[in-house]
Amino acid sequence: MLVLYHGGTSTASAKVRLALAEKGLAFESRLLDLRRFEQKSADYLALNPAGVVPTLVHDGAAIGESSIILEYVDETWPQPQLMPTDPAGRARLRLWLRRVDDLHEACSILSSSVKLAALRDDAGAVEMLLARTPDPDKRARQQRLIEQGFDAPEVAAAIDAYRTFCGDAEDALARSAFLSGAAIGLADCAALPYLHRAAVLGMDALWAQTPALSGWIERMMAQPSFDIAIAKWQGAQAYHASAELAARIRA
Ligand SMILES: N[C@@H](CCC(=O)N[C@@H](CS)C(=O)NCC(=O)O)C(=O)O
Repeated sequence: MLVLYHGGTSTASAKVRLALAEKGLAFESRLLDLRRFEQKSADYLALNPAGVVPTLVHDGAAIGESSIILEYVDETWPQPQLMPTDPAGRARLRLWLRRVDDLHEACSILSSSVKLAALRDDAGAVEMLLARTPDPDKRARQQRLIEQGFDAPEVAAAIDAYRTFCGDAEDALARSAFLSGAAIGLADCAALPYLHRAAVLGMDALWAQTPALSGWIERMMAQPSFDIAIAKWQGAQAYHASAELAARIRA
């Protein structure tokens, strides 16, 4: 049996849902409410000591870390293949998995900056949010984002990280239809949720000048797996576009 502990709008979870959808694999869904810290419950921590989603449970083994899960899925259910067969292609794909893992922090910062901007004038909500954030580094970052808004230094750094990622993706996609070659692969499943989140936050000017990347985003969003793995899970708490963030991207 295949069980996925995941979050509806979680980008790391969406990576895994996309790969499962590309493989045509169904899973038993255990949707955690991250705002209620269900990922920090004792039962879940026993499966994933980091207290983050996703976790895939298969044949009694609990596997965390979305990029590791992607490779596990491809090794366990090899068809259709989502990794190139040649070592150089596999290395290229793994580099993209690493790049996407590195982009995760920038994505969280930008997502939080938009969420917190909406709360800035609601002292009660801010207090509640900070009280419910146990990690001191994360709490300090939230406080900076509340106080400085989009002027917080981490917002500029996160935008730069996205710009670099998009530029490098454009170079790769100008050479091949998908990130690791001619066919859709794990790297594409990993990257799409982060670009989809950027689009939702109003950052699509990032790929206004990059035709290969914008074509890839369009094609990936037209795949049946996009609806199955991303659109269907967005729900009422989905993120929203920020005109202020959009303006910073265009600047
Ligand atoms: N490197 C991890 C990152 C997982 C992660 O940070 N997941 C987020 C959702 S996208 C999460 O669980 N956040 C809740 C928390 O940090 O408490 C992976 O790729 O699996």
